[in-house]
Amino acid sequence: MKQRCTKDNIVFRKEWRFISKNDRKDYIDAVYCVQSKPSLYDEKVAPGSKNLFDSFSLVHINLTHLAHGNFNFLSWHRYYVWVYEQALKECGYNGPIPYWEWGFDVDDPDQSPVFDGSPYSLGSNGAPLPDRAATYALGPPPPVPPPPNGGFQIPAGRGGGCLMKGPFSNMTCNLGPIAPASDRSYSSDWFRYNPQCLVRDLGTFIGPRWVAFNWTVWTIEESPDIVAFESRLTGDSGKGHGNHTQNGFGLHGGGHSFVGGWTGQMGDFYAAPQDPVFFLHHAQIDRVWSIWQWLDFEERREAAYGTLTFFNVPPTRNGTVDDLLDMGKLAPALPQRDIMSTIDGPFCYFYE
Ligand SMILES: [Cu+2]
Repeated sequence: MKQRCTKDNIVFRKEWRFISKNDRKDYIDAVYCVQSKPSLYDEKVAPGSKNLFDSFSLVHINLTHLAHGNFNFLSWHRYYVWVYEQALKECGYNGPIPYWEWGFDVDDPDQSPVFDGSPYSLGSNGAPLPDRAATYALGPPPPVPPPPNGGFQIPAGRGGGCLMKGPFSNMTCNLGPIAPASDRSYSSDWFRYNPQCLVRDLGTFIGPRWVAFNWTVWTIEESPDIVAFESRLTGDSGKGHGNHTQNGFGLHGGGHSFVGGWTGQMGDFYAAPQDPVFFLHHAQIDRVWSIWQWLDFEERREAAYGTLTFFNVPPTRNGTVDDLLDMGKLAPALPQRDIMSTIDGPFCYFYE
C-alpha cells in the first residue's frame, strides 16, 4: 500500500481553531454521520458496538494491550487516526483531520473553541457535580500495579458530569467504562452494552502541569533518542514503559486526564475514543512525534522501542518494524515500516 506523495497532493492538518467555522460544522456533521453508520461487528460478539463510531472504540478496547506502553504505541495510533480520517471522508468531510493543541487552552478550557459549547465546538465541559470530594486519586490503570501511595491526588475539575451543551451533548456512549483513571475498578466485560452520556471534567490543574506549550517544546527539543522522547511523551521514566512516577503523565496521559479527569471517557485507558476529541488529541500526539522525527529524519524514521505487550505484562519479545499493526475490521493490518513516515507509505500529510 503505497501512494505517490507530492507537493500537489500532500495535505496539511490544522489546529481546530484555525479551520473555518464552516469546516468545523462539516467535521461535526461527519462525526454524527460515522455514528449513524452500521457497526462492523455482530451484536452477539460485541453488544456494545451499535454503530461505526462504536466499532472504532471497540477496536481500541480490544487492542489496548497491544497498542499502549510498548513498541506499537505511536505507530498504531498514527494508523488508527488515519483510518478514522478516511471514515470522515466517506461521510463527506473533505479536509484533513484537525488536531487539538492543548497549549492554547490550559488556563481556561471552558473558553476554548474546542470546548466552549458553541455549534462550532466539540461540545462543552461536563456539568459541575455537587458535593464531590475536593481531590481524587489518579494512577496507572490495571493490570499495572498501583503505586505504593495509591496514586497521586488531583484537585477535582470544573465538570465531572454529562456535557451541558453543544455538539455531542446528546450523544450516547455505548461501551465502557473499563478502567477509569480515577479508580482501580476494572470491567472484564469489554464489549458490553452500557449506554451513558459523554462526561468531561476540564479544569485548570492538569493542563498547565503537563500539556502547556513549554512541555511540548521540552518533549521535542530535549529528547535525543526515542527512549527520552517517549519518556517525556508518556510520563515513563525511561526504564521501560509504565514506570510511572509521582509527577508522571507526560503529554499523552496529560491530555487524556485534562479532558476526562474524574470518570470522563477520555480518562478511560480502554474506551477513550468514545469522546470525539480523542482523535484530535491523538492527531496532536502524532504531530509532536512527526515534528520530532523530522528534526533528524534519517535517524528517527524507524525509531521505536519496547516489547509487544502493555507495560510488558505479560513479558514478550521486543517489537520490530516488520511486525504488523492490527486494526481489527476497520482496515487491513500493515507492517509498522509503512507507518513510520507521514509522507511515504500509505500516507501523504503533514502538520501546520
Ligand atoms: Cu489509545
